[in-house]
Amino acid sequence: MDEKILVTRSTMPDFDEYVEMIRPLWESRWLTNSGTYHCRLEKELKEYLMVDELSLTVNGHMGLELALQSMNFEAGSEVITTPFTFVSTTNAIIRSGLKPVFCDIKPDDYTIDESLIEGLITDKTVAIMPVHVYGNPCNVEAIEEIASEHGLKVIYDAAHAFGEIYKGRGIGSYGDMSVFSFHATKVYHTIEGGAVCTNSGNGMCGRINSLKNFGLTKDGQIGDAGCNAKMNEFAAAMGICNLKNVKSDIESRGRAVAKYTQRLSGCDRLRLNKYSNELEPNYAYMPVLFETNSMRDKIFEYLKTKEIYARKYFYPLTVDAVKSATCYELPNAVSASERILTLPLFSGMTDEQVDRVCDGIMEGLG
Ligand code: T4K
Repeated sequence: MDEKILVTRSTMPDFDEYVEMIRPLWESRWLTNSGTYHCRLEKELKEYLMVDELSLTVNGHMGLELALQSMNFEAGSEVITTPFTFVSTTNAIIRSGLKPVFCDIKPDDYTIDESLIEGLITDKTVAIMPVHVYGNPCNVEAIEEIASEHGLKVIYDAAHAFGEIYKGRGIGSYGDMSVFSFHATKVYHTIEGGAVCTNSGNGMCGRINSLKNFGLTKDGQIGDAGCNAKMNEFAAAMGICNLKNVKSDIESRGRAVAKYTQRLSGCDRLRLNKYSNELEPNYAYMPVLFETNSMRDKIFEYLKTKEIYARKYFYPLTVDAVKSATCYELPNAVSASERILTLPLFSGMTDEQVDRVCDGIMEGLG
């Protein structure tokens, strides 16, 4: 039986290094609530991600909810977003008492189609929540222009975009806020974790720091109704260890993507991801768009028989999360969601593993 190839595999730091990192926690017994590692990781990540302010969170999802809550939107206000994302983006909007309004995506890079945003703005619109899906950067300039013209906030879901530099700037520096995910399945992880970043220069991360700690203010007063979304010291220690290796992890992913590209670019029944030449990519995912839905589903099933577990990120569209489904015209998102397959990709993936996946695809296509 062939070894299983899963869609991804968590990167692991050196075991002894992690053990040495967590040893002092037994002595100090300080395990959470802005501990030493939490503070150190915030500082290191701020530098690495090239952002002015950063607040660590328990996961990326809560980062999105905190970012929305920090903006004090009126209940029922509308947030324009993409349906082609993990359901977390949409759920964060709904759980914040806001209404997601879905905008179609562009067929070439799967990000929100900025040319359609203005047509969706109503007097209830308060924000835009685009997603740098698969690490493909949104059209940040056009979105900023629309937002400033209409007085809207922009919160980027940057869950997939860790460490990317776009047009010379850290990708988390765009918009009013950006939220990263440090989940175990991501390019960079803290087991579970995330961060809210901003370069907007108005001390917004101070609000996040309070909201993630029950809404308590620095002097211990009760402020807004916050929650508990703090990162603990074991997670932060994992983050410090993983940060040392993330550059070589990204390089390793890049080599696997190059190998995939070499094997698959000649195949006219599928299309590979296009990388902007103004981006330093992180190779977070390996999305492949097939000609038809039936071809995608056939390859997905065929690969499983070969112990290869690709995923249909992102199918179904997150419009299904809105129970009172309004009718949306989303032809590009529907088409991508029906035809996309994300192939296995992780740091340390060997040429042989990439070959096995590509052989499986070619055999499945017949
Ligand atoms: N916004 C966007 C656009 C997102 O994609 C996400 C999360 C979020 C927001 C929210 O961020 P977080 O709150 O999660 O920080 C996974 C992840 O759980 C989720 O983080 C991620 N996006 C989503 C796209 O994928 P599943 O349910 O598909 O993961 P699962 O458990 O099937 O794992 C996939 C593969 O990863 C496994 O086959 C093997 C590998 N794996 C998994 C785990 C859990 C490991 O190697 N180690 C592990 O510990 O959701």
